Amino acid sequence: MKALLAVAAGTAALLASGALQAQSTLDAVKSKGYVQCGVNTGLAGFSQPDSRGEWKGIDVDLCRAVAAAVLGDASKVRFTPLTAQQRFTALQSGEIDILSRNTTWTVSRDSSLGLNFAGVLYYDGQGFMVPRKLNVKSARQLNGATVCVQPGTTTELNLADYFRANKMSFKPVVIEKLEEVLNAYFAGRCDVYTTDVSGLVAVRASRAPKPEDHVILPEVISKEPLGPVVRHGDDKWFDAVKWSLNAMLEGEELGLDSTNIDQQMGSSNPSIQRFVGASGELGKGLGLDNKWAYNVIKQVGNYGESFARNLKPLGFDRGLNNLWTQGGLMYAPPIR
Ligand SMILES: N[C@@H](CCC(=O)N[C@@H](CS)C(=O)NCC(=O)O)C(=O)O
Repeated sequence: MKALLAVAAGTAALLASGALQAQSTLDAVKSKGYVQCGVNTGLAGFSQPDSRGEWKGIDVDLCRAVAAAVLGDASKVRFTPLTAQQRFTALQSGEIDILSRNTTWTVSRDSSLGLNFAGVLYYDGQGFMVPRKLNVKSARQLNGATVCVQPGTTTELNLADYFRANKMSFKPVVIEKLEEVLNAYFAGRCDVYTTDVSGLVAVRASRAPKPEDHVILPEVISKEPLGPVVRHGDDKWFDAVKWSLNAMLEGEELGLDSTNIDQQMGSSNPSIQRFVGASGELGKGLGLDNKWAYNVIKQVGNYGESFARNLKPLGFDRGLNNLWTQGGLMYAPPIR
């Protein structure tokens, strides 16, 4: 009897997981009424709770944009803080609906891990930070250095490649938790801290006891296109996330922002009419309300607004993350 019950329970679990897989995350999110979003454990400008416990940052804004597009309400998001090592399992297992956490788009993550990258939210590259007092001017002077790094990252792999390619040696100090790796670096347990340059800028501005005591070296040793991630085989959800990001970019290109979009509802510009849902049926194809893109801009803002709100105060420049019309790489395919 016990054995039979166990078999029955197993079958029920299998059926449940099969049903879960068959159901699009888009439908699941609509029926539960919120988006479960995997974020960083706390990186200023990207995802960090403020003093009232409210999550803030550009990665957080992407999740809010998805909630605005899919549910019509940017506040319908729950956040799961994840270390680099925890993040992909959390997505694969269904614990989160979307991973929006300074994650680099690589071919192995996009294929072997069974994931899909919905675009690029921030173009980045890996760099090195050292205490100013070491008087190091270039990464080529780091032979023999002790380097603090987090595991489960592209950072760890690029670090090894760079030192090998330049015939230099290093001693890695590998620590999983951000808090602890930073404590180690700031306490002088390593000569160098390496991560994406955005991470270095954010950490120096928000965590260094004295930001001016640390320099970011000029070498950028890799390409780190960071973007939101979903599971393979979940195309409707993939589309919803991809076009929420594109709406933030296209909104900026069209000159639409959270403060002017209501006045622009009556615009005679056909691109704006389609964008705000005043003409056409773009929402229907996505399985969303026709005001999906309007809701993103009205409730979260365009990409430039999010950048200005979250990253500018920490000293970030737009650089590669400017629109293609302004010399950057940000380019949304047509919303039509
Ligand atoms: N972009 C790289 C690195 C991402 C990463 O996890 N960076 C660290 C250093 S800034 C981080 O975000 N740590 C925060 C945490 O573990 O919560 C990747 O995708 O592997």
